[in-house]
Amino acid sequence: MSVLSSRRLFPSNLTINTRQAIFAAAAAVAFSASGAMAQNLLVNGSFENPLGSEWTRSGNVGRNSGSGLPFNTSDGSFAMNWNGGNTTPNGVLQQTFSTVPGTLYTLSFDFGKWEPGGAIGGSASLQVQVISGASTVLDQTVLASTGAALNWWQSYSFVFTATETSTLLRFSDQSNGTVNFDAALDNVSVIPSPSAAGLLGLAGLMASRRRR
Ligand SMILES: [Ca+2]
Ligand SMILES: [Ca+2]
Repeated sequence: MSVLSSRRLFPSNLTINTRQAIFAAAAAVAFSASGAMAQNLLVNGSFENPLGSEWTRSGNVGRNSGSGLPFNTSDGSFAMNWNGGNTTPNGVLQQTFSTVPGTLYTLSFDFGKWEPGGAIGGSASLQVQVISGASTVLDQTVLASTGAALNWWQSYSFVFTATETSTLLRFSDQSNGTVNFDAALDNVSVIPSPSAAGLLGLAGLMASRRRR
C-alpha cells in the first residue's frame, strides 16, 4: 500500500489522531495476518509425536514425557532429554527442511537444565548449527541457567539467511558433565522472518502519518 492510496482511505473530516489510530490498527492487522501465515518449517518441532524420519538422532538424547518426568516441558507434553541419567553427553539431533536462498529465517527454541539435587553438576549446553547446502550460516552454543530443581526453561531466537534450497538444523550436546543433571530441549521452530524491506516500508509509512 502506498502512502497516496492509504490517504484515500480516510475521510477528510476525521481528526489526525483518529486517522493515526485507524492506520495503527490496520498495520497491526497486517502484522498479525503475516504472522498467522508463518508456519513452522520443522516437522514435530515440539516433539509431541514419536520421532520418525523427520529427526535424525544419535547418542544420548531421547524423548521424554513431561507428565512422567524426569522434567517438565516448556510446550505440550513431551520434550527431548539430553544425557539422561549419568550417560555421556554426546547426543546429536538434526532435521533438514526446505528454504529459499537469500531468505531470512528465525530459529526459536526453549532450552533448560534439570538438576533435582540443585546446582552440584556441570554445565548444560547445546551447540546449535544451521548448515545451508555446504555453508554454515549459524553456529552458536547456548548455556542453560542453573539453580532450579525443575528446568529453568529459557527461550532463544537466532536469525540466519539460507543460501540453498535445503538446510540442516543440528543440535549437539556440549554439556561438560552428566551426573546430577540432564539438559532439555523443546518448542523448536523455524519461520521466515519479516523482510527488512517490508519492515522499513511500514516504519516509513507510520512516520509519514505521524508527521501529518
Ligand atoms: Ca513439547
Ligand atoms: Ca545426565
